Amino acid sequence: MMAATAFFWLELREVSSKWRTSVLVSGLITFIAAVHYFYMRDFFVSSGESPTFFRYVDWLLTVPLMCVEFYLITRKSGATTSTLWKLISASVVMLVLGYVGEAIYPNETQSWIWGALSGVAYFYIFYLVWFGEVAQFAKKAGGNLLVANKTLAWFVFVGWAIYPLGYILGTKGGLFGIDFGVDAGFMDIVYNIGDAVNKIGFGLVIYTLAKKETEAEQIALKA
Ligand SMILES: *C/C=C(C)/C=C/C=C(C)/C=C/C1=C(C)CCCC1(C)C
Repeated sequence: MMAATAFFWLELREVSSKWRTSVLVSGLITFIAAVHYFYMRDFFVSSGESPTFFRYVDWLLTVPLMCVEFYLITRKSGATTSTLWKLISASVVMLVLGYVGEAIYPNETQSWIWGALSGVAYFYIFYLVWFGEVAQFAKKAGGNLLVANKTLAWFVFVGWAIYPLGYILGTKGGLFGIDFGVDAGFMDIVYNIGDAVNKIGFGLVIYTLAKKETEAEQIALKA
């Protein structure tokens, strides 16, 4: 995460000014994650327990920033702050409800209800980026932007699905009261890998888009 941050921020000079905020945010996401991973390691080493609280604090900061990325890339083709707030509020609702189910009421009868409600917010984000306004604005922009939005939407679909799956398997009663008995330590590894793929991968898609658009701008300038 730290290496990715260094990469994104050092590459800032290589992209045109229009794309700097997006690449800056990519680095901010991996930076915030890196800081929280240091906290999580210390917490785990000293207590031997899963650092669920720090994980959620990290998500609560980084997932809304990923929503900001969707907004930043579609802003020029029509996305407004209303689009941004829809994404951000859905992500906050998703995470807060998930935290309640995983850390506050992690018993058989309640955690699946919190998980299901959280899942509704997740599907709303999924809808917005695949078919809703974010997808529409990306379509309007076309070209590199459409490709980038599609790729990011796949991250939301497949990459993000790791988390509810982890919730179902790792939380007692995460699915209609079923206990899958999956070890919390195993789930931590799954989340760690998921975070690396989702945060660094997501940032690289933004970076690639920024590079391609910068090149196109330079070619247009020369012509
Ligand atoms: C970098 C961290 C990311 C992209 C985290 C994403 C987290 C989620 C998409 C979590 C979703 C959940 C549900 C859809 C239901 C169960 C509870 C959650 C919070 C695990």
